[in-house]
Amino acid sequence: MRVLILGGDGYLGWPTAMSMAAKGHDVTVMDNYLRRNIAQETCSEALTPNPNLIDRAKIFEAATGKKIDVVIGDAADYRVLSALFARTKPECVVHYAEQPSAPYSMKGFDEARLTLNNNLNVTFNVIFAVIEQAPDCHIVKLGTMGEYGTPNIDIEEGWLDVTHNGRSQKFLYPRQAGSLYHTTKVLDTDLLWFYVRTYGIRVTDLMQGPVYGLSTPEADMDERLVPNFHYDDIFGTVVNRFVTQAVAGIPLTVYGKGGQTRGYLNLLDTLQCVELAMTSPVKKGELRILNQIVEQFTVNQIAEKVKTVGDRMGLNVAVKSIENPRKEMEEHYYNAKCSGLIELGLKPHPMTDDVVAGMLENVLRYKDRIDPSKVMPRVKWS
Ligand code: USQ
Repeated sequence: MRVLILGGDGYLGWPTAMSMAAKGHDVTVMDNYLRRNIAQETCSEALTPNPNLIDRAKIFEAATGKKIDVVIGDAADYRVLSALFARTKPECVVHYAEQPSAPYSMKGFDEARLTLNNNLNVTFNVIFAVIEQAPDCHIVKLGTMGEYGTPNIDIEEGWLDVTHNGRSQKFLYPRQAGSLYHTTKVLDTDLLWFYVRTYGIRVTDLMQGPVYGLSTPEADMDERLVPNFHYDDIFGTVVNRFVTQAVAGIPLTVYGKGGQTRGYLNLLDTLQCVELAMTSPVKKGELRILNQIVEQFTVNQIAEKVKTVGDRMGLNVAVKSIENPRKEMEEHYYNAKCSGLIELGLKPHPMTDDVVAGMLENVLRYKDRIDPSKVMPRVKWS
């Protein structure tokens, strides 16, 4: 398929581009290096040494013979995005081009405004570029499980049947996000749903949980192809942070009581899910919402897993609860449905001890690059 990947330099965008190109899809990626720039501004550089996107595409081509077309540009600029759609006429656009950090979005006014403007503008531009330049194009949009928050009822896949005063209708499942970043994803979903209803575009909105890992078949070919793996407080997600902390001998930073439950998935499963969504597109006028997670853990359970495997490897891992910089429930009910992607063919890679050990071994290769000053949370929610 002809696929356009927006945000193709990111932790997920780059491995997605390689995976799709390796499978024979015709891949174009666009990125404006927003994440790289914010990482530099906030002293949150990735653990892994990542060549720029143009160089990585050359390295990938030399290793595989497969080409990834790279465009450095800003999807928030409609003329740039529209021209790219006109040139490439994608059958599917994978939209990752958002400021993805919850802590960054809560840092202050400028960071909140950048997150709001960038994320909503790009989604709005994608919608109009599809309508005007490629009306049959299927939008595969990366949303987040964080859109739902932590409700005291089961989390359905996107929709809820409501019966009120004897009458029933299906509505978007109630959303109550826990950061400004997550709230922009709620607003994205509303925008997409509006244009699905009014213009009949086709959209899959993937509600993804925190992703972990740095190994993919393509990344393993050459260390310069490894995704940008973050362990800092801004871009690092909890599993990747704990693995790096274990390697560096820093006590694992459990925020508060550690009962926060989320749905998690291996990077390998993100690649599968996005490709499954792409190759089984929805009809025009349909918004499909899929919960992109494979298993649920509390923060304490993740810390325990990393400690158990790390200790077995002689790392002598400590776990320490620290004051929670976020406003979130630390003990709560959480039960999220996630059958839609399994029905499409997802074969999950659960977080086994071997998977954790593989991550620890991988991160040990970069031990000398870990900067302990990037670990403790610098942003408070209020
Ligand atoms: N946490 C800790 N200690 C840490 C880091 C995090 O206890 O050192 C806790 C957080 O307080 C939170 C949970 O772990 O309760 C998950 O935090 P996270 O930083 O791994 O994930 P989050 O900020 O929610 O965001 C990440 C990605 C985001 C994606 C989201 C999916 O950065 O782009 O949308 O995961 S979800 O969490 O399901 O909303």
